[in-house]
Amino acid sequence: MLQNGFKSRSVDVVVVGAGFSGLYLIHRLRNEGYSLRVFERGDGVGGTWYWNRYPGARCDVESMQYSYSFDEELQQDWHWPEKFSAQPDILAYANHVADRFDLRRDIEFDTSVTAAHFDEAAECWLVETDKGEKVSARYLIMATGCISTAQIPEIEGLSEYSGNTYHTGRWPHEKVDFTGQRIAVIGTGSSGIQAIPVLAKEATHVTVFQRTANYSLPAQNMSMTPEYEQEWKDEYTARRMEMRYTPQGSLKDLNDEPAMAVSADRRREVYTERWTTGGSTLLGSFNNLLSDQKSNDTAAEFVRQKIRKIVKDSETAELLCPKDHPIGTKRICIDSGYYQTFNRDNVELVDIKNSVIERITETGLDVNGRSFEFDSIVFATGFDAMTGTLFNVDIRGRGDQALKDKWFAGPRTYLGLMSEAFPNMFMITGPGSPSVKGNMLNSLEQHVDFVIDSIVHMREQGFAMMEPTREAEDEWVDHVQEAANRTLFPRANSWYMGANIPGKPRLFMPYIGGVGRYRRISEKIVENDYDGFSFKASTKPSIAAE
Ligand code: N01
Repeated sequence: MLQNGFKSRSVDVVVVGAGFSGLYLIHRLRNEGYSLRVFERGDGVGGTWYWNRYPGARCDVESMQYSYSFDEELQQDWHWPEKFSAQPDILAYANHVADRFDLRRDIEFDTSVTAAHFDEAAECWLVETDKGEKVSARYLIMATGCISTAQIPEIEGLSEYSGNTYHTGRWPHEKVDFTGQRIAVIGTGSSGIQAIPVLAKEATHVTVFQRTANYSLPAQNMSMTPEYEQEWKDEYTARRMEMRYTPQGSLKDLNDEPAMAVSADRRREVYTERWTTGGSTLLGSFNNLLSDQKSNDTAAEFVRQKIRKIVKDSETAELLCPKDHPIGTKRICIDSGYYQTFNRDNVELVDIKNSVIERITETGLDVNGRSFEFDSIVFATGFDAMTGTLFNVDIRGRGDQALKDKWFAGPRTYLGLMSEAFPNMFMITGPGSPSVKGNMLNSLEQHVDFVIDSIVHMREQGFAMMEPTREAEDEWVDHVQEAANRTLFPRANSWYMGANIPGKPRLFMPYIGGVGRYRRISEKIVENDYDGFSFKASTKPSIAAE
């Protein structure tokens, strides 16, 4: 148990992370009069948009929807230059919000929380940072994001490589100039697929190492038109409300009709319209694409035909055609010219599905008996998602139980917000909540509101501690898995399933039952006097008052 030095500093709330969740938390906590300390490992705000600065990084949820709704003036004032914003614009927005609401003064940058232990006698969390700072707080809020622990695979020889290496999720702040370089890109998920077309325009040669071919749909991105922007701004109140109760927390044109209810010609027509519209709208072509294999096959084949049409070299086209998982069950990728990039003379695709990268040498890679030489290697190899960042902190609840131990077979939460035996520790968009399966900005606002409202409720009712009951948590964990098992998602080796990390338990981590449904369930729980949560009054004087 962390003990020494904690008397010196105590606040009501410690928040870990100053991404979009952390920023909104500061705003709300301050308005409710709580003292707080926020620790952020980066030297700026923005979370995922602070770290993921790779060339081509862009959000694939429309900016008019992927933005805060909590302040009417903010949403009226802010101008997004494009339909799908590029990373620098999203980071500029995060910085604007931090300045506009004067949020920085509570944040300690360049500081990672290394441990958080619950002290049962003192009824508070004892938090320690890598700077040796120690703080006690009644509430601990982990606003650490879902995909924030970058993963570089353990490949023999990495330390011997003499060129530069990069990970898309830890991209340098200054511009990296690849002019005149031969580069390798390992990984063809959303990050790789966005980066490759931009890198190919700059580097002398790009070799793409693909383990799994992924489905990608064209963003059809465009500049924001004044008419479109104004239409959204005029309708913001009603549209934000509507978004909150949709399956994915965003307004999309979802066709409530099964794929097989229409003719093959009609299906092709619908897919073509949606391919042309862009973004992930193709997945909403019919209401059962993610639950019925035969229906899914029709959409998957449509995309494969598009790939074969775009990519001139038939062998490369075939390698790029995904065949081993239903479309949409690995995160759908949204690109700007990805498949077209393979028509360039300076781009080569190396399929490593049935082989592995044997070793990294001083000058490149050895794969399947072939040696490659590179000036730089770009790892677009993803993240230890949903649980990795939480496990990087030594979190211990009642009885000195480590979160990592409790979750050894997979995350166990109630609503993705709390875990039994970890009183007053909240997670924003934690595993078991819709999180990555919806518009993150919409989901994190709901979670922040839930958490702050719960803390205020405790203050009003004279409670000191809150945690879910074991029964409620067990039921929720089952419900999350049942919801996933009604879909095709478990059929893919995705990071949603923990499949990208060797040894990680294989189970679907986000809640796929729908963002709107989840919100209604949460509202019902609060209406029913926080059904499934247990509260305890304090036996101590207020920590903050000490
Ligand atoms: O990571 P990924 P990402 N040898 O895990 C491969 C969000 N995001 O950073 O599929 C060789 O999807 C791996 O292969 P496989 C979004 O939610 C959003 O691209 O495991 N290859 C895969 O191809 C997204 O889903 C946006 O067989 C190896 C790739 O690396 C999430 O972030 C933009 C390997 C990793 O793909 C993560 O995306 C970017 C190895 N040892 C990201 N290990 C937008 O909003 C892994 N791979 C648009």
